[in-house]
Amino acid sequence: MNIEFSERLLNSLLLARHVVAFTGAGVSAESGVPTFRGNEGIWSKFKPEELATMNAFLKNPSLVWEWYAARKKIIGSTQPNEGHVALAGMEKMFPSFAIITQNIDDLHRRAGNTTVYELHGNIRRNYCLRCGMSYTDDDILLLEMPPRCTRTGCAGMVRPDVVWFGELLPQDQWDDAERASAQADVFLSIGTSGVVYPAAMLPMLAKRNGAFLIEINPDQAAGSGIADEFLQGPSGVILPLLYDVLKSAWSTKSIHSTS
Ligand code: BJW
Ligand code: ZN
Repeated sequence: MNIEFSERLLNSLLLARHVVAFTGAGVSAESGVPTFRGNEGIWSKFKPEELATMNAFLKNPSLVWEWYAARKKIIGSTQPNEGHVALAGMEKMFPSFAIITQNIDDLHRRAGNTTVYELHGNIRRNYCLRCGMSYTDDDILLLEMPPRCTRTGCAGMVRPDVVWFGELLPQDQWDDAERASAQADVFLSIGTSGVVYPAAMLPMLAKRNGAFLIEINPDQAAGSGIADEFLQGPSGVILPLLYDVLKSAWSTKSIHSTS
């Protein structure tokens, strides 16, 4: 794929101190994790209200657990792709670089990013609805389905630590994400349809506070209209190209500044 990055896009990154990459399911698509929307998306085969709400879980915990067990298996067998790897490399280029992700697959941390705010939880964690006790996937394997809390006298229902529709986002992750977005000099919005709130507010918040907004997606998304630059294509291709261009720009810059 041949792509030319504009001078203003590169300058915005070369001058940036605070950079945020806001990611959605599209970033993990090339790792083999299905996206939610679109013809092949999860919500084209399943109804969100039957699987991704507290009511659904209380009504039919076995069905919801069956779905999560299958997704835990798929996600557990995936690896970070070239896009994740490029974002991990970019973390080292800037004084501050944060990933704000809607993804629950842990692939950013597995790629090597260290500042990762997870807005919709993490599928590898589980907790008891009644007492809050945490359970790993290995713990869950030892329990009968649907799993119940083993703390003496509790027996509450154990659920995956993800955010369902109608639920509040984890406050600490949201606070950090809001602060990083408001502070960002450059805000990259990558692989998200931008339709799920409150996450979808963050690009607007960043832009209102002066960030240069770059969007990466094969298709136009809900927030595309406000982007300063739209890079059309898969993130697994575009991000490594961008990372390479930045690396060579930095090395030229350091040659100039030392000569
Ligand atoms: C590529 C690519 C490649 C492909 N490279 N790109 C009416 C109006 C406004 C808001 C609401 C409303 N009614 C209800 C709400 C609130 C609701 C909401 O926003 N609903 C809208 C959908 C209408 N939000 C909530 O309920 C949130 N909580 C909340 O608001 O709390 C306050 C409250 C409390 C009480 C009552 C009411 C409100 C919680 C949202 C939780 C979302 N949870 C999920 C599931 C997580 C768990 C799990 O996975 O099991 O999170 S839903 C799903 O959507 C998942 C994702 O994180 C999220 C966002 O999706 P994402 O990442 O954008 O993926 P896709 O598939 O949509 O897009 C993929 C993109 O990638 C596409 O653009 C492709 O083109 C692109 N792509 N290949 C780059 N190779
Ligand atoms: Zn419990």
